[in-house]
Amino acid sequence: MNLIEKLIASHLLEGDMARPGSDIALRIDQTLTQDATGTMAYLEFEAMGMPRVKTELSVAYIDHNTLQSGFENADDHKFIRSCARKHGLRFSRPGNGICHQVHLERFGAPGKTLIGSDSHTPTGGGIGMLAMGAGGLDVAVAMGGGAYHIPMPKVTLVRLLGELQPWVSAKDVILEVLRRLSVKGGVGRAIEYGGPGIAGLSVPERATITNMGAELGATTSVFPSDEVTKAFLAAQGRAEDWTALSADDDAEYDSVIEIDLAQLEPLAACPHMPDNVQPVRGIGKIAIDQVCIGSCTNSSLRDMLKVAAILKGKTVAPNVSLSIAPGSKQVLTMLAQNGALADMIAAGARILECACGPCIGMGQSPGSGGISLRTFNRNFEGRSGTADGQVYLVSPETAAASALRGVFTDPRELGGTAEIPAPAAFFVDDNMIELPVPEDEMERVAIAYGPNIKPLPATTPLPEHRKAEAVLKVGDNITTDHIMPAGAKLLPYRSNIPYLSQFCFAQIDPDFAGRCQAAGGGILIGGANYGQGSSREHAALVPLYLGIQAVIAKSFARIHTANLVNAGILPLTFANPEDYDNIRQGDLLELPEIRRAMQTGGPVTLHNRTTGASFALAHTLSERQRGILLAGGLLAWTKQRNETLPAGEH
Ligand code: MIC
Ligand code: SF4
Repeated sequence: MNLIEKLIASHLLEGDMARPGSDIALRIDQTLTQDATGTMAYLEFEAMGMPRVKTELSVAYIDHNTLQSGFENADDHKFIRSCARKHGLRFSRPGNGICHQVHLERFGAPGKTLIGSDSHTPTGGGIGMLAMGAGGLDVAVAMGGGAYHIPMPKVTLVRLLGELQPWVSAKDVILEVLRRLSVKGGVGRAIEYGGPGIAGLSVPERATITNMGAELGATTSVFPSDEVTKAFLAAQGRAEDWTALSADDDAEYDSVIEIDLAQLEPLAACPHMPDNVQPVRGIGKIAIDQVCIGSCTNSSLRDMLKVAAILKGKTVAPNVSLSIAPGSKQVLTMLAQNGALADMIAAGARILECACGPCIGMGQSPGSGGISLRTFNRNFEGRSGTADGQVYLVSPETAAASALRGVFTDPRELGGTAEIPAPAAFFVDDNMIELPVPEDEMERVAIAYGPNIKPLPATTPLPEHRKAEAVLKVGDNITTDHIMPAGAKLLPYRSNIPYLSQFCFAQIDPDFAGRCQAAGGGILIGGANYGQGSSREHAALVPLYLGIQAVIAKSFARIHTANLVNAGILPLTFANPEDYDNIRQGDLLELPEIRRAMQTGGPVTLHNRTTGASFALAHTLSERQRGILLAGGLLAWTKQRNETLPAGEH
């Protein structure tokens, strides 16, 4: 077996691993949430009526909504903390760091399954975990002891050969994979890293690579667990969490890609897609306005020490604002202890708290048309908070070198090397992680609902027929940031769907929400890879609130498909992709006998009442997913099953 198959086999509850694309159910050992998706996930957990989490470990992190320009975020933090205390979770306090970085440092373990209400949860694959991003409701179900369902992925082996040259880094490896595979190349696949080249990559470097596998659309990315993993865990004081994990010698893969690390050079993803990759030296010495270093992709101690070494004794160019957000309290403390923080400050860096910050538009938006180099993982248009901001994704080395020169700079121009040895021991102090409270105390905890927390949108069972207007037609690669934008102004309303709904698709079509409400809902038409990016279920809950009944697209991203199903919205595809051209925005569409089609798994037909055309639609929905759609979403389905199944069979 390959490594992905081994991890799946050891957690398989239902399904056939031999049939890629078919539904499989996995036992989940660990879960994580962050605060931007967590409020919703805990509201859903509350709605399921579970007294306490049933996983081996569940952690609630506060890292996204840390800009508190009103009461909303602080209220949400209080709500999440009260849920953690009531239901037996660990609570990572604001300031303790970005969920993926902290989880890797303190909780992740080879061979375990982890789902998180954040698309970059596969960071844990850097130490051999089967770690996946999921919608909040799926995480809530897993916290309650339920299985996590995914389509069985095909497995691609990325065989790494050779060694990285000085100033070329892990970020350049994943940018090369993105250049080759594109933002939809990983859909339906899990990526396994192997080959002789992996021995030379440290855990933080591996985690950079698995983290940004999310941008491929991959279900997850995993490295074997070896001596490097063992040394990392030992340095974290967690040697006992280590186990060796690797593929069998005769393992088979659906496809294999080879990358010679020695041939790589510094790369950049140019505006506005993570797969729009060019060599840095080819971009030219264009003047830049901003550099942001941090995010769950590149905020490890290793990355920060590299940056500090480059900045030491120099000054950031006058035309550049440089901000640095270390990934965790552990990283920041160690930087402070060894003097590297002082080198950053002395060079003129603006030090931010250990959180997502600019990556999710929480401050540091660039100026008009501003050119911003970021060590982050997403450069979708407008995500920085500036509609015409030009964001390039680069390695920490390229970012720091460019910050000093004021122009796009290939870090190899700096000469020499900046070797950063892995520390023999990390500074460990978990004082900002609250442990679950004792059982008798749990019962007395009152959930702290702030006034910004509004009820979940209501759903209804799927009717016999569906008929509605095509309220919006969009093109390929629509991201969840298009569907439901984030940023400092909107993130505080993640628990207020009615308010958020006014901003649905605002960047593409500011009249969308109003038109939907006037039409009493509708159907969305999308191109290929619809719903890529974040795991935010808001990109399904908000359309649900606006009355969206179905999304018909050429293809979908995995997590978004699950979120649509969980919300009771039909995700359908064109049986023949050319039929995309047979629908115009504003056409009246009908899905006759759609309920029957979902009951039987039979064919789905679409009548375009405006043009008179009729054609076949397709879907990849499992029987369970069809059942969920019939019930009107996962919450309704779970409730229905609890009422009808004999005790013990839920
Ligand atoms: C992101 O990077 O887009 C986020 C913010 O971390 C999201 C989660 C969210 O929307 O809250 C993600 O990647 O899942
Ligand atoms: Fe946070 Fe950015 Fe990572 Fe999302 S991608 S978890 S916003 S740091």
